[in-house]
Amino acid sequence: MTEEIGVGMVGHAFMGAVHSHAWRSVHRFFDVPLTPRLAALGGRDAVRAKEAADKYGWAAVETDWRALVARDDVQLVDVCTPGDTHAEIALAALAAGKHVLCEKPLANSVAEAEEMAAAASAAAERGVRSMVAFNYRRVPALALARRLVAEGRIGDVRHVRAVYLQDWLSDPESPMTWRLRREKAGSGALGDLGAHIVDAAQFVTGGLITGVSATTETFVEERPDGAGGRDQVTVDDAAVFLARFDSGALGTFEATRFALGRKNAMRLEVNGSRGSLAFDFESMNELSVFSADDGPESGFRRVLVTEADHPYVGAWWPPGHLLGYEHTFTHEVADLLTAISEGVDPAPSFADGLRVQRVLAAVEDSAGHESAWTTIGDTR
Ligand code: SOE
Repeated sequence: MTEEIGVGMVGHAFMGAVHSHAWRSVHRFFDVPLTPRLAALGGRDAVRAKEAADKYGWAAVETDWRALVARDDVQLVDVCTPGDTHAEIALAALAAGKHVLCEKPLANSVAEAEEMAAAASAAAERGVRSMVAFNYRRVPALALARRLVAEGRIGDVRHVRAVYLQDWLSDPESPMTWRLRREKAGSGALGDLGAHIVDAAQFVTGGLITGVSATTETFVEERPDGAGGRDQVTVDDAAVFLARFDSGALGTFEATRFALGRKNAMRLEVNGSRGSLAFDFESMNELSVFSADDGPESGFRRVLVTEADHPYVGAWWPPGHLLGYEHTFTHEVADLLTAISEGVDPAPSFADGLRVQRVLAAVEDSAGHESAWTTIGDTR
């Protein structure tokens, strides 16, 4: 076994469960230079936190995240809480010299994200690393797509077409959750789902978004509060926007929780001057590839991205034995542990998270000004 690194994770809902799985399994499949020790789990309710710790394999429980950050056996803090606490936990952890993995979107505002990115870059001078958890970068098919674009296989990127469609809010009687409160979540489908496709589009194409024209909508403005009353929804249910990239490409983006029948349809299509790539997370082991060079028999080819030489796949099963959602998080922590050990900054960095945050803010700004074209400063 390699040297151990103590991990403390704050939050134990959906993201806490999938991150726990990654921390538990990463060193059993990847030759990572550090072996995670699941030192402590943080949650405000002692009983629920203890239940989660037992279920997911954490050695101890802290009901105050500050105590978790301060623990001597914690060298890395994993932030799996709602967005309103990302900044304060991550900043405290970096100040204490702890590496940080922070769920997306990085923060609830550009100001918070700027502070976090500045702290992360100062901490990196001291060898303290940080990463924002845009896990879809670690889908083998999307990592392969990036590689193909970088190798020039589809030529110059002209179009980026990205959607992230879910349907869990379609029912107007579906109850209120923290995700529908601006003060907790920052924004709605935009920050939760739109952030993923903004990051994925920039990751795959290597271009950065420089401006947007957007509109957002809240279809259901009040929802059951769980106590017989109604509660106000203060975020968007859907966001749609046009974008320009610094590469010259045009983008269209749509994020919604109202696309009935679409459960987790995170889709990305890229059209270049020599070919196209298309991906749909609901068939996450596949990448569709079109090459104009194929001549008369050209057409979209379905590439099953399960070969040992495809990104990340060599650590897993034989070809055709499919991977799932949870693997993307295992890949994420494998990359983070490697970067920590090698003393390099992992990607996506907090600076990358800040760039996404600026796009989200520009979308809201544009939507609030009748879709006026809104530029994003300081992109590179
Ligand atoms: C929302 O439903 C959600 O859980 C996102 O918060 C995650 O980031 C995404 O991976 C799946 O959907």
